[in-house]
Amino acid sequence: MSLAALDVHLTESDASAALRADAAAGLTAEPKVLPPKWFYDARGSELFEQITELPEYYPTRTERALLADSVDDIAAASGADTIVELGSGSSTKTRLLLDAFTRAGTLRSYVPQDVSEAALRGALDTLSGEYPDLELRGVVGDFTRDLGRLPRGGRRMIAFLGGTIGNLLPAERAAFLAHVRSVLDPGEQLLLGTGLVVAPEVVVPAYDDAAGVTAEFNRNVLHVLNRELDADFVPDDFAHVAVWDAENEWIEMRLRATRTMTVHVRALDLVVEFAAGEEMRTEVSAKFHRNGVREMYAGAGFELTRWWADPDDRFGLSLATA
Ligand code: AVJ
Repeated sequence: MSLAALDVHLTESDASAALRADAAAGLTAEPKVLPPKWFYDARGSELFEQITELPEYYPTRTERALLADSVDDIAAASGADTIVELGSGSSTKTRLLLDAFTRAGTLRSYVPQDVSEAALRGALDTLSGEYPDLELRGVVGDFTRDLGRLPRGGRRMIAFLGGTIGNLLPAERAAFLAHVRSVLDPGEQLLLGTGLVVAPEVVVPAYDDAAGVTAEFNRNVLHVLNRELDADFVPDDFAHVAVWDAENEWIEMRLRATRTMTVHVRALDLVVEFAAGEEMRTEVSAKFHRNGVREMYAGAGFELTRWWADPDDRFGLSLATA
């Protein structure tokens, strides 16, 4: 049994209502669009783990190495006694943080937040054994929604790693950062991981790997809709597309219908027509420059205080102060 507390702010029925609303809006939009958060059922999470091991997919290993190199520096610059980690899936990165802040002597508590209650319970059980002196409190919630219920008090640093902020569109990103800022007290901090703008020859293969794992990951959202919304997509009749949008500086994943299709989404009482060749956007993954990150912080009332990047400038970690 875990000694850690767990607060549930997101139930399965909340998630199901959100999926229905997103699918209803996105499948009737012109052009069609689905938000990337619905990739991550058990199979999608497993496929993403496989992606992180691919030779072409540099972001995860680059961020991990950068974090390993800079984490003592981050702990010294931060001085936080509480680490709140949003989307706390990746345990190796968590341990790097916990160990460094423990070495620095400031850490008292760790608050992982994730949409998956099962993943959180598993993580808390393991961590409570490994870090017996650490106060642990899990929060099941959606990082775009439930920050207001994070525990208050102490000197907190919210960590949002992995470059996931790039999955938000610019307006969503601004709203998210303003929300984060609003739950922090002056002087508290945000540690953010951001993919950086690199050559298209580097970024495109990272999202269109030779082994086809990213293609399966992309099509997985259709399996999710089939199961959760009683739909009849034929995922294999959609081709994976990854394009670099140079103007927006983001990589875009799409699913392209390879023939005309009529799809029934029975739980929504919805019939969706696809023309042959029609593309539906399933993800944007924005890449950044240091200055863009600084401006994004400034717009939300944060100050960029420290910046770390790998030697090839492919990934950045930044510390911002509220
Ligand atoms: C988990 C959101 C950081 O955008 O790079 C991997 C997801 N999409 N391959 C990313 C993803 C396609 C990933 N993040």
